Amino acid sequence: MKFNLVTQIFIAFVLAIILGSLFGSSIDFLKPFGDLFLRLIKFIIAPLILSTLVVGVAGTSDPKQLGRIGIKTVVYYLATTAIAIIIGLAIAFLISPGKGLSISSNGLVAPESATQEPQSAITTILNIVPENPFTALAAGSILQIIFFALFIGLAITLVGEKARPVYTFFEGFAEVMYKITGIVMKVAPIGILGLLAPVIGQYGLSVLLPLVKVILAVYIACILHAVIVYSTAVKSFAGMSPKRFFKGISPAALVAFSTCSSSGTLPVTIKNTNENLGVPNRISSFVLPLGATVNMDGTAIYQGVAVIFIAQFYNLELSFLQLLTVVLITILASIGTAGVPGAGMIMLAMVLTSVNMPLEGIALIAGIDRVLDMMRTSVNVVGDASAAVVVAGTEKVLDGE
Ligand code: DAS
Repeated sequence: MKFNLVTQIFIAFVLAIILGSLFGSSIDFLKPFGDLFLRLIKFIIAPLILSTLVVGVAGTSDPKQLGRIGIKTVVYYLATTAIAIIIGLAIAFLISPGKGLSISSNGLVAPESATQEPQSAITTILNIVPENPFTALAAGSILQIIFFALFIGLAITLVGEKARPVYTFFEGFAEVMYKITGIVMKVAPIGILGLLAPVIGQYGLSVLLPLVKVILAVYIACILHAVIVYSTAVKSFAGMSPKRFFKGISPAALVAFSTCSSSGTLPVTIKNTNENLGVPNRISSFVLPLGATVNMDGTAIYQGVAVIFIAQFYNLELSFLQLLTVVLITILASIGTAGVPGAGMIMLAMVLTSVNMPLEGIALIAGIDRVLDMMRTSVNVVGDASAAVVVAGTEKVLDGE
């Protein structure tokens, strides 16, 4: 019987719990598999950000294509994603899933790199600009790579036709990186087993208790964001009753919940937005495919909760500047992340690296990633639909107005 990847990850998670509980720290021989998985994730981060972000920016900042509708769409996407990550961080601080863990008193400290003194604001901001972009790539300096990618993307747009070969190169490069990411994700089950079993073997099952709080925090933040932000948006900008909106988009939300793929749900999202929410196809056919790749409010919430959980788990303080960095990186990184199952977990590695948080923390929540992915993908899709309604409303073309 062939299980899909997410089921395999879940099985690995359960196996890690069983083996860790049965064999205690003698299960440590599995550690190298975990280290291999983490190295593979680190191996893809830099080229993945560079290629997907260049394509994400260049692909959506074409002045011709952008126009008034495009600008409204991009502004709405960036604004709602920023609000989403802030709601995620706020709920995470309230619930504090990683706090008060007996495990942290056993001295499970983060690797050296995560305990560096936070830099001053000016230094951090200046350091975003790479003195040598190739050194930044080699060093895996996330913020500098993102800066480099943003500039390339925008410059491709400004140059126009002559830069077409450059855009095509990055488009192909992004596809190659998605393929490599898919291959790396195939190692995820054995990697998670190798990361999690030794932790459980050494510290016991209590290490899993916070995961329930992580799920709670993500679900509460997602529901709050959807109910408050999207209701307000469709009501204020399109005069649509929230009841009609959520009822109209519910089939797509349910498909997203079960498939964990915004891209896979796209046909249903377009159908629901056109037929139930009265958005003309010329708007939904631009706003929704764009949103399925560059707008991920649910994923942003998940990032916020995950970063706080991992920081608390390792007893690490996040400075205000680091929190701002998380907000910025999450918004930018979501531009380049595909709407496919588990994409958010790869993006989390990027966000953690940008604030020197230990990647090992990913193994802790990888096992419940499917549960988190269901909710975050649903919110991603509902958020895209709310953008289509808002844009159509402000263009006065809703319900064939
Ligand atoms: N599953 C992704 C999507 O389809 C979201 C994620 O992984 O965070 O939107």
